[in-house]
Amino acid sequence: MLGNRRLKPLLALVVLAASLVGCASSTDYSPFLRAEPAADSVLNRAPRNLRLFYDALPDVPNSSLTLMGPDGNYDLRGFHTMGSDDLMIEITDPSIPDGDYVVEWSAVVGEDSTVHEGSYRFSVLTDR
Ligand SMILES: [Cu+2]
Repeated sequence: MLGNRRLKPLLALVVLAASLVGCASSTDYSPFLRAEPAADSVLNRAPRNLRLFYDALPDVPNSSLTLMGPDGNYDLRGFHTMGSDDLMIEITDPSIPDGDYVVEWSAVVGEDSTVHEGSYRFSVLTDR
């Protein structure tokens, strides 16, 4: 049976190993800076485009955007970058209904081949 004297260093080692693993798999860093429409914004008219800004130029072929809302997934087209460390896409039918929307993105940004992912919300609330 392990005495207390041997158990304590062992526990310390386990805790240290766990914190190292936690550090290595940390997903705290995100290259995402902001978006238009802005995260958590409430719009009084439906947006025509989504534009997301990053801390370096995204690689369009290795990136993607989806828009989910009251009717499920919305068709998007013309995925591109304006060259300003951004991703931009057009909402195919811009007459999207009032409600809450979620933009999900995945992006390879700059020289790093890591695929980053994130999401944010906005709402549309018109007088229609
Ligand atoms: Cu554009």
